[in-house]
Amino acid sequence: MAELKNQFPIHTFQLVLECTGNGRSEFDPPAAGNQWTVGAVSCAYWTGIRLKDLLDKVGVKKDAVYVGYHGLDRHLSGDQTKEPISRGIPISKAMMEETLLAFQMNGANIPNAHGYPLRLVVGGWPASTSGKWLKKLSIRNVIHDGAKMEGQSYKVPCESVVPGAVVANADMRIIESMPVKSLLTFPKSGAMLENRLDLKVNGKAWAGERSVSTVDYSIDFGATWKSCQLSKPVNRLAGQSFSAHIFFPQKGYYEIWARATDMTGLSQPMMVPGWNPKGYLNNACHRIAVKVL
Ligand SMILES: Nc1nc2c(c(=O)[nH]1)N[C@H]1C(S)=C(S)[C@@H](COP(=O)(O)O)O[C@H]1N2
Ligand SMILES: [Mo]
Repeated sequence: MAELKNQFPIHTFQLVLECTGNGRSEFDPPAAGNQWTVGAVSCAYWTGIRLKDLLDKVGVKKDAVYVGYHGLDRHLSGDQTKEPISRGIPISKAMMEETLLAFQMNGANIPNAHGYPLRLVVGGWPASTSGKWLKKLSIRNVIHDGAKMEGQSYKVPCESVVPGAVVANADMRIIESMPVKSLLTFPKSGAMLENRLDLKVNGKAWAGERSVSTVDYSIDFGATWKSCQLSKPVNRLAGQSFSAHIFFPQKGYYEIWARATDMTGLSQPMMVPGWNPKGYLNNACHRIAVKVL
């Protein structure tokens, strides 16, 4: 740890890590796995050294294509020869400026739950590529084949499939950049507005490898949309804050919908998109309910 900290320049980036299964609970038919609703995403400040600087120093052979991580956590079966998870990223992503070997999160030692003492942090990609409790890295001349790289883990069908379909492993591809998404973070769904017809809402938006160019909101089930204020990301791969001052036409029950669009013009779908066997990549719009009393 001391060598890592002393021999290389130290960098801090704010980076979005989103579990690929965030939003899984909405797939129909349901997909097995943690039934995430909306909260499996974070955007902390990560401080560490660039993975690139370490790889340049040790030297990477010309035929290297992938970097795999190995953590200190153990397989639930107790079998010491098995790893619970050992995923990775292509060399091109490993060499990007923002890909870190981090030893701090939000300016302090990384909390145990988030990977103390050292974590690979890969912003904008499935959070499963950000290996916690790092013990070792493998530089591979094939796509890394550690635990949860094979079978259907963190993969989606190459071609869209009928909901509920059985898909052969050979017809699945590894998920890389995460899609555009946003969350209304204030107020909580269920807010009651007494004696007023206006409300300030806040939220966060992110778009994997891309930035978000606009966020819009609707209070009439998508019939009309208005623009939100949107901040610039503090660095590439950071989340962006949005806000809006909403005026309701009269008392009643409303849903507030938020929809982000990335810099290439891709927006979030309104409905749960692209059913897939493991329930990944649900980036449907977030909706909250408010009652104006
Ligand atoms: N060593 C190790 N790293 C890991 C995991 C794990 O089980 N072991 N889980 C991954 C998955 S699936 C996710 S979504 C993120 C969660 O990161 P967080 O706990 O900091 O939110 O860590 C990733 N890194
Ligand atoms: Mo995850």
